[in-house]
Amino acid sequence: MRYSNEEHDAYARIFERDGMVILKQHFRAETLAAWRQAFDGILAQKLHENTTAVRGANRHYITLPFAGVFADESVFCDPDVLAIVERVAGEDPVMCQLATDTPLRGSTYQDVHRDTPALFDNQPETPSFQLAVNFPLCDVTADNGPFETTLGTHRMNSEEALEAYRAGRIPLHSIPMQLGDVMIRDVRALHRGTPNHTDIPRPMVVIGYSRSWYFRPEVHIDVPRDVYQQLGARAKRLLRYMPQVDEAGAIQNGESYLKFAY
Ligand SMILES: O=C(O)CCC(=O)C(=O)O
Repeated sequence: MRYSNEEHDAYARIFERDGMVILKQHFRAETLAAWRQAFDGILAQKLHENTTAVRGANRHYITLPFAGVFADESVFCDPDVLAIVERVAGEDPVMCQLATDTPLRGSTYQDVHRDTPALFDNQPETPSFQLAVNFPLCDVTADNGPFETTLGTHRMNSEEALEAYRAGRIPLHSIPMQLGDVMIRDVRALHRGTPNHTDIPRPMVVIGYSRSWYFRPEVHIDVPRDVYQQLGARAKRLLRYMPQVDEAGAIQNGESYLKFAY
């Protein structure tokens, strides 16, 4: 653990205010280099097969297999990340998603959107219930498609937030990231993907954590039984609602997470 309880509290306060927080230089470069190498093969295969979920021109959402370098509990059970996740989304969360967003050259600005609607109609001010933990598999610069987000819209009425954004009262902030940086965000905040102007793909991993009782039918992680057996208690607990499968390292044929913008 890199941070103290007080520092976790401080990060949680920033998250409450902004809807997001960034831990600088958190994951090891060697770990991420191994993820990148494995990801590049999957990206090539999925593009060839046309089995990504398309999130705009030349922008692909791909679920990662829960196996090999990707089944790494030093990443998805990171104690600092989980300490902040628990402060903002309650104890005993579940992990429900392990995937990537990758703009390629030719990608465009997405419409500003949130990834999920409010939990209850007309009651936008509920505490957080769905978080995305994002980390890139490369440096993210102004050139290769930095994530852009508003701050503080995670607990606003969706129409009011959009109206304020369109009227120029709420700005978008570009979020450049270095390899190793981790962003924890409430997926209700208004945000968008931007164009990658380079020839090198810009993969951003997304690990989804939900409040202990929240179920998202649009995503899941197939956990191979033999991989599950090797995991520690915390990892098993996080994955308690995920289906277990026989085939290790199976790559999903297609994506079921198709509606992504609200
Ligand atoms: O990859 C990105 O920078 C953002 C993608 C995004 O917001 C989405 O597809 O919902």
